[in-house]
Amino acid sequence: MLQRSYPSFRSTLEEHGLVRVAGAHHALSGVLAQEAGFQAVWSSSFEVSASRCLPDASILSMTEYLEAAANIQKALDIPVVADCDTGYGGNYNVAHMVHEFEGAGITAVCMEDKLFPKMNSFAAGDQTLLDTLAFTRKIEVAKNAQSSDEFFVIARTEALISGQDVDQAIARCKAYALAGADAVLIHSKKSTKDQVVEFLDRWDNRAPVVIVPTTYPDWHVDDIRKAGVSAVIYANQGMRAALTALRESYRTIYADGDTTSLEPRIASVRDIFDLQRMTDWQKLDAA
Ligand code: SPV
Ligand code: MG
Repeated sequence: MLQRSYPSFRSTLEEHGLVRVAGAHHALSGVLAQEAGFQAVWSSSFEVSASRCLPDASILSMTEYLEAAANIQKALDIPVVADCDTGYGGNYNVAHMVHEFEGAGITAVCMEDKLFPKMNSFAAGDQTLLDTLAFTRKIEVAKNAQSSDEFFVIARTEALISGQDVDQAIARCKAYALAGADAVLIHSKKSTKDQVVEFLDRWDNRAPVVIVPTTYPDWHVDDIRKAGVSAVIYANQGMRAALTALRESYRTIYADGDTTSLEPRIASVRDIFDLQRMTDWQKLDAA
């Protein structure tokens, strides 16, 4: 059976106390995350943009992000959470996004409360938020647009990213949960976890909480679980690791003039055949 079946993100969340999610930008990286044991894959707008050497600034179209997410999902037995930025525009864009992503088999999307076009959370540039009421409307539209009860909408606040405080982040997330968000995502660019811990302490389990510990890397998963987080997204470490490995390998080949010293350090062609499921494909055309 070459076509994959996979649980919804909602059922994965119900099954696990904490869902560990790895960022990916193509099917191969998603498959490696699954192989490592992650329970879900984040189709990252940062990684998908970077894979085209473009800034994560609402430059690619919804269709391009959808294609990336759907291609990852098709290769996995675990669900994809699609990073859908601001929902790609206004309320009708949000409805269209939900129709298209759900129709392509994606079971969870994440939408953030920045103005469209948005800029990546860690980049210098405009991090202005959409007003709370307008974003709650987007959440309601997303929930109205879904066709299955399984579909899961994560509302992400960029309050802390835009310089607001934890009070404001809580007020926004409360409104988002009331509007029907299935979970909230609290993002911080501080080098410590303090703001996120304060948020969790004061949140009172109104809805599941998702975090993205990129700038506070020293928070162990056991402690993240104890703090009451429902899903943790390692959004871009995979691509950063791949970048280091690719850069180092190309430089070595160029400098050495042959690949002898590199060979023991890189995956075999056989390894790639296995990830391509070459044997299963060959069986399809067996005499
Ligand atoms: C992404 O991976 O695209 C994210 C997380 O949205 S961040 O890059 O931190 O904004
Ligand atoms: Mg993103």
